[in-house]
This record gives sequence, C-alpha cells and structure tokens, in this order.
Amino acid sequence: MRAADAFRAVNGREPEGAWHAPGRVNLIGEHTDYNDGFVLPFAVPWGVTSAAARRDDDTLTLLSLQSDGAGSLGTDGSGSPRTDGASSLRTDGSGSPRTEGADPSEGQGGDARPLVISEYGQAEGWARYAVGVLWALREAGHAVGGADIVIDGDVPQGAGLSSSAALELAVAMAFNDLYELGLSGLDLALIAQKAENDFVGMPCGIMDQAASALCREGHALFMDCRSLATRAVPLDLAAHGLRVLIIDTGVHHELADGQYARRRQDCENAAKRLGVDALRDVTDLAGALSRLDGDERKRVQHVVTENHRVQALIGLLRAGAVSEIGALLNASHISLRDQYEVSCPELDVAVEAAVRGGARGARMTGGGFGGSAIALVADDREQRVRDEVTRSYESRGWAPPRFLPATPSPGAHRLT
Ligand code: GAF
Repeated sequence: MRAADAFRAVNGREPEGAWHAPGRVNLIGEHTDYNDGFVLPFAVPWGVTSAAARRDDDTLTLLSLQSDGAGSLGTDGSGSPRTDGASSLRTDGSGSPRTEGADPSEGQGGDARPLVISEYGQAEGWARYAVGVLWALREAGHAVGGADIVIDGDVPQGAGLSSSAALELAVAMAFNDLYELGLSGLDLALIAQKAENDFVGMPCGIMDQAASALCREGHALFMDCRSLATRAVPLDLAAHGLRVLIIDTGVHHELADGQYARRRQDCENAAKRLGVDALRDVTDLAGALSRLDGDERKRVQHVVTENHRVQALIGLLRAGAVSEIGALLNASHISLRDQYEVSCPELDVAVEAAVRGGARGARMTGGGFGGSAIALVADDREQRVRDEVTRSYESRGWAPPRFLPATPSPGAHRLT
C-alpha cells in the first residue's frame, strides 16, 4: 500500500496501522443537515488512506502524496473553507513555529519531507483539516499525543465529493485507534465536523463527515440530523439495470465563497421569525410562507419540501420502485436552482442535458456553485447521456466534464 510504503520511507519505521475513509455523493436531502433535517448520502469508491504511528512528543508530522502545495487536498467546492478559524485559535504554547519541508509534492515519500506541526497556527491549506481533528480531539478532553501521518487520497479534486471529510475521518480514525480512545463512528464524525466548523472555519453540517464515517457498501445512509439517528438503506441499483453517474463540472465558482454561510444564516433567521427551533419543525408550509418574503421565503420553501422529498424517496426505495426516484431528483434540482439559489450554469446544463439524453433524473449534489451533478441512468442509456452532456458543454465552449460511475461503497475502516 502506497501510504504505508511512503510512511516507511519517510519515517524509517513501520506504521502502526492504516485506515481508509471515503468521499460521498448525496442522493437527496441537500442543505437540510444544518436545518435538523434529513439526508441520504452514499460513500463513493474514492477516499483518503492514512498510515500512522504515535510519537512520544506532541508534534504532528504530515505528508500528503498528492499535495502540490497548500490547499490542494482541502477544498471540495462546498463553499470554500476559510483560514481565519485556525489563526484565531490558541496555540499549544510549544514554542515558535517550525515548518519544515512544506512542499510534499516531490512524490512518493522518498525525497519528500513532511510538514512538522508543533503549534496549531502553523497549519495551512489541506493540513488544516488534519490538524483541526487533533485540535478537536484535545478540545473534547481526549488525551492524544503526537503522530506521524502519511496521507494518500484519490477523491477527484474539486468535484464536490467531500475530499475534506474523507481526510478528516482518515485522520480521526487513526488517532482513535492509536490512542485507544474508543470513540464510535458517529463520535468521530462529530469531532471532524467540529474541526471543520471551529478550526477550519467552514460552517458545514454533519452530512459529509457522517457519510464518510458510517456508510455501508451497497447502501445509502439515511440520517435524521436532529437526533443523529442513522439507518442503512439498501441501494441495489444494478439489480434494476441502473447506475448513478457523477458528472464533474470541473468548475468551482470562487465568487460564491461565503454563500454557504449566508444560506445557513437565512435559514436561522427564517426559523426565528417563524418561532421554531429549526426549519425541520415547519409543518404548515403555506402558513409559514405567508409570513415570510424575499430570500427567507425561498429558503424555507426549499428546505421543507426537500425534507419531504427525502422521505418520499426512501418510501419508493422501500417499495422497490427504484426507477421512479428520478422525478424526485429533478424536483430537488429545480428547488436548489430556483429557491435555494446554489446552482450555476454548468450544473444546470449538466442536469438538463442528462435528462434530455435519457437519464431517469438528475440533480446537483453537495453544496453547489460548481462541483458535481448526479444522474440516475439505465445501463443502456449511459453513453447517450454522456454524449448529450459533452455536446452541450462543447457547444458553449466549456471544457468537457468528467464522468465517474458511483457505486455505494464502504464507510471509514481500518486497513491494517
Ligand atoms: C456541504 C456541507 F459540508 C454539508 O454539511 C451539506 O450542508 C452540503 O454542503 C449541502 O447539503 O457539503
């Protein structure tokens, strides 16, 4: 395994273990997690592998086999993480910054030197997600010392498939085992979310971390984001001659940074105006809409109907009517485009062209403003869908999108 080989080459000793955590796509339930609502993601076949061993000091060394500099592993197009969370934190008081060999681009570990982090404020770019996990574990009172960690990831970059959550979970799993913390997958997901919220500064919900931690092969993960109860929902698309095709638009609209936090704020403001704890609690949609206007009205319309779509989709899956879920995917996209306003031309064109090409349904997935769409396609329609989307991009002079087949894959686990 590459991560373990690189670990040996760089650290001159054996790793104590290796772990893998996947990225995700979300089948339905978008921008509902931070509204105490419902989500239905599944893990993708790509993820982050960590190889690690304890150190006898408090230092963390990190080497990524992919990084071509700060940030390349870190963002996933879901509303770009900011850096100010990290810099405003207390440091651990262990002296002045010492960052050595901060360019892990030199390859597979032979010549590359790891980042040496002895103070939280030193972490930059992708390393913030890993350091944030260590910070969050210690904040939660866990006795965690240092570690040497080598990271090897294959989540397509910038595709909105949660490479950051995969990185967080691959590191959290390593610390959990190395220091015998006994934390559950859900505990680790919450630690990772805290790292992202309070260390990285991205106010995400729990979906991506929970998906990476808890998904099961061949299943989607239903989560009630209020109670944090989860259920594995069988998703045997192949038995129905179907597959989920990821269409990676290849774009991330930087101008949209900050929009995620603004959507979240709109929802909190609307909930306050309606006198409910969270938009999950809105039962009379028509009544709620009559008391709101502008953006808040639109956000509520999306969140409330999206929660219903998640439940409807699960009902269809339970009834064995997998091929009927397409209409819900289409409705979700239209709602995200028109009411939640987190789509972009590249996502809209991908979705419309996929449906024109014969997809059962399609929608953007993840935070939006770029990243990926998913399309539910019958096996014998896949090429037509690809051709139609590619043609639509070409005719606009856009770079061709990338197509990736998504099979529901296992959640985070130990490899060795
Ligand atoms: C991003 C966030 F990280 C998730 O928590 C979720 O809100 C998603 O956007 C939208 O559904 O991936």
